[in-house]
Amino acid sequence: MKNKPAHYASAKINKLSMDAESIECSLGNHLVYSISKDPITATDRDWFYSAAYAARERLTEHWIKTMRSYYEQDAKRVYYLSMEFLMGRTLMNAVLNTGCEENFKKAMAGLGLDAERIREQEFDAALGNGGLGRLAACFLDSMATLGIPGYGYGIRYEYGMFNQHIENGYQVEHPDNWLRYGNPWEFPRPEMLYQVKFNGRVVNYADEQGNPRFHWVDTDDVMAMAYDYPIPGYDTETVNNMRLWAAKASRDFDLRYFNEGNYIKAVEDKNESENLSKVLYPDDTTEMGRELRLKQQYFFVCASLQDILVRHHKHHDGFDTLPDKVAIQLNDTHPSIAIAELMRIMVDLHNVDWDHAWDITTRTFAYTNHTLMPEALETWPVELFEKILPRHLQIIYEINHRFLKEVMHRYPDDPGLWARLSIIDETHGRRIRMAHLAIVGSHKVNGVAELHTQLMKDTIFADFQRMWPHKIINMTNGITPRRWLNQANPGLSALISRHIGRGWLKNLSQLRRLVPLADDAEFRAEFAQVKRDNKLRLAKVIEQRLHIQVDPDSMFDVQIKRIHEYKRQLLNVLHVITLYNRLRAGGDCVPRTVIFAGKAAPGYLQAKRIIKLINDVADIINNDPAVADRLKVVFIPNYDVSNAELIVPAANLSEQISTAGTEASGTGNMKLSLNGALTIGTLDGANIEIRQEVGPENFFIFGLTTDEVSRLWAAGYNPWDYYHADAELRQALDMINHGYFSPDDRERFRPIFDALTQGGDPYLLLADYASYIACQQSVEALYRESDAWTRKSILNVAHMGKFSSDRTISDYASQIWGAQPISVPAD
Ligand code: 26V
Repeated sequence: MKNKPAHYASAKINKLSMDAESIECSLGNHLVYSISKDPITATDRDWFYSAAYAARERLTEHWIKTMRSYYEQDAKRVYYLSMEFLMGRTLMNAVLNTGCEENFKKAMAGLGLDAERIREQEFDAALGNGGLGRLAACFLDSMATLGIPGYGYGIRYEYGMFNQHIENGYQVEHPDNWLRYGNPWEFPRPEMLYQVKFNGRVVNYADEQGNPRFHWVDTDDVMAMAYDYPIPGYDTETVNNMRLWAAKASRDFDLRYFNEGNYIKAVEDKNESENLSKVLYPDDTTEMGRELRLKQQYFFVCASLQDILVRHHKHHDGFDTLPDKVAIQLNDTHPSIAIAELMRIMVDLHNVDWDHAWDITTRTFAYTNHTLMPEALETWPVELFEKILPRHLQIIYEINHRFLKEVMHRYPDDPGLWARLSIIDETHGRRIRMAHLAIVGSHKVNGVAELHTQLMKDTIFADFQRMWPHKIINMTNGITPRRWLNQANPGLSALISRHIGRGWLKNLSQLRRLVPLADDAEFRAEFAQVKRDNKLRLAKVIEQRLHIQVDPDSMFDVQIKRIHEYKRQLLNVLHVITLYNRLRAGGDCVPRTVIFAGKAAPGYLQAKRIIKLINDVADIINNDPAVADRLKVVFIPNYDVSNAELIVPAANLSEQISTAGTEASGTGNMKLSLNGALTIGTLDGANIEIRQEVGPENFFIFGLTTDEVSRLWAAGYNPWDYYHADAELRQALDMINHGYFSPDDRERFRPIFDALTQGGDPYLLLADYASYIACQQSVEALYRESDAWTRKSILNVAHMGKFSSDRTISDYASQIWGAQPISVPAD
C-alpha cells in the first residue's frame, strides 16, 4: 500500500478522552461553541445536541481509520441496499458502543443534567415501515461489531414513517418532520453528487465494428447527494458507514431558468425533482405501481452503484474483479433494478460483452425475500417502466430473452413453465415481476426463517427451485442484543452480566450459562424484580400518556407490530372479549393488561377499523365496574423503535399469532423472548425455531400448522361452522356485529364481522379460536405459579443465542458474501 498521505499524517488532532471530565468539558464546549447557548438559558434540546456532538466526535477518528484500513487491506466490501433503515435513536447506542456510558452519565450529572430527559429529546430515525427496515438496522450494527466491511445504502427521506395519533379511537397520521431541528449524526457530502437520469428515449446506432450500441438521451436529470452516518460496532474500533441519498435539482435547472427567463416555473420544476426523497411510503403491502416509488428505487440504486464503482475503480481496473471485491445484497426486490443498471453500466457505458457482464452481475448480487404474501410481491406495469426507464426495459427484455432460451432448452415441452418463469407477467396486463428479475440476476436467494424458505421452495418459487436447486437458501433473521437487551433493558443486562460476565454482548450463546440459575431461587427473585421494575416504568408511561391505570402485577400481555389481518390482532381481541364475558358472568381470571401497539397503512381501511375496535373495546372494558380492574386493554399510540424499547422489557406474554405460513419470520418475537416474555404463538415463521431453541415446554403453541391450513382449504373451509359450534365465539362476534362496543354507531364494526364470516375468514381466525382460548387458559394457569413462570422466562432468555443478528450476519458473510472480518488497528 502507498504511504500515508502527508496531510493526514501530519494533521493535528486533539485526542478525545473517554473520561468523565473530558466528556463534561466537551458538553460545555459544544453548548457554547457549536450551539451558541448560555448554560443559563439552554434547553434540554440544546443539551441533547451538545451530547450528540460530544459522542459523535469520539467516533469520527475510528470511522476514518476504519475506511482507511478497508482500503489498505483491499477488503471485500458488502453493500446492503435497502429502501428502509429503521434506526431509532442514536445517542445511547453511540455512547454504549464506545464504552463511555458511565462517564457520560457522570459528566451529565456533573452539569446537573437529567440524562434520561435529554436522551428523549432525540427524534427516532424512522426511515422504515417495520420488520424489513429494522432488520437492516440490526444488520448494520452486527456488521460493524463483527468487523465486516459493510455499507448501508438507502434514501434520506425528509419525512420518515408517519406519527400515529389516536383521536377518538381512530388512527390519524401526522407527518414525521424528523429533520426539523437538524440531525447531529449526519455528515452532508455536498461534493458527492451523482447524476440520475429518468425518462427520455433510447437511440440505437452501430459502432465502428458494426456492433449495436445504445444511447439513453433527452433525459430529465436529478442529482443524488450523499449524507453519511457513522455506524459504530460494539466494543471495537470499527465504525462503518451508512450512506443515504437526498435528491437535489440538477444544475441544468439553474441554467434553464436563466436562459428562459421563466424563473417561477424553473423553481417549481426544481422543487418537483427534489420531491423524490421527500417521504417514505408507509405501506408495507399492496398499493403498488406508484410512479414516484419506482423513481425512488432507481434513484438510490443508480447513485449507490456509481458510488460503489468509483470506490472499486480506485484500486481495480475494469469489472473482472468486481465479484471478488464486492457483494451487493438486495433487501427485498425494492432495489432489484440494480441488476439491470449494472448491466447497463457495463454493456452500454463500458462496452463489456453481454455474457461476460452477466456473469459478473450474477456473481455480485444476492436477494433476500421477506414475504410470501402475493399482494406484496412487486410488479410494475411495462408502460410505466418504459416511460421512466426505457433503456432498462430493453435490458430486462434481453435478460428475459436469454433466460427463457435456457428454460426452453431445458424444458422444451412445458410452455406453461416458460410463462410461469418469465420476468414478464402477461396474465393481467404486461407487468415486470421484480422477484423474477432478482432471482435470475442473483447467485443466491434467501428466505428469513426455515419455514419461510421451505415455503418459497415449495410454493411461490417452486419453478426456480426446480431449475436451480442450490440457489434458494435460508438465513434465519436475528436482532442485535446491543440495542434489544443491553440498551433497552439495562436492569436485566446488569443482572445477567453480574452472573455470567459481559461476554454475551458479543457472543449471545453465552446466555446459556443462565440455565442453572433458573433453579436458583435468589436469582429468580432478582430476575422477577427486574421485570417488575420494567413493568412499573411502562405503567407510569401509560398513566402519563393515556390516563389509564394498570396494575404492574397483572400479566402484561403484549402484541406490538404493524396492524395486518394476517397478524390476527382480531384473534387477540376475540380472546379479550371472551375473558370479559367470563368476568361479567361471574367467572374469574388472572389479572391481565392486554397491550397493543402498531400502525396501519393509511389506505388499509380494515386495519384502521381494527385499531378503532381495539380502542372501543378498551373503553368499554376499562370502564366496566363488573371487571373490577382484572382486565385492562391499552392501545399505545405511535409504535416505533423507541416505544418498542420501552414496551419489550415489560412484557410477560408475547403474542405471535399469525396464521401458519403467513409471517415470513418475525423479529419482535425474538426481542420479546430475549427480554424474558413467554410466547403464545402459532407454528409460523421463526416461532418454530424459537420454540425449538427454548424447548416446547417453555413455549405456548396453538393453532393449525401450515399443512393443516392447506388441508382445511382443500377440504373447503366454512367459518360459519365454527360460529355455530362455539357459543363463546358466537357471543364475542355478535357483540362486535351488533354494536356492543360501538353504541354510538352500531354498524361500525359490521365489516369486521362480515370479513370473518361471509367474507370467508381468509386468515382462519375462527378455525384457530378454540385452540387459542384453550392455550390462553394454560398461560393463565402458569402465571398463577409465579415462580414456575419466572423459571421458564429465564430459560427463554438463556436459549436465545441463535437469534443474535451476529449469527445471521456471519452466515451471510460465509455462505453468500464471501466476506471476512477486517481488524482496524487499535491506537
Ligand atoms: C413491501 C412493500 C410493497 C410495496 C409497497 C411498499 C412496500 C414496503 C415494504 C414492503 C416489505 C414488506 C415486507 C416485510 O417487511 N416483511 C417482514 O420482514 C421481516 C424481516 O425479514 C420479517 O421478520 C417479517 O416476518 C416480514 O413480514
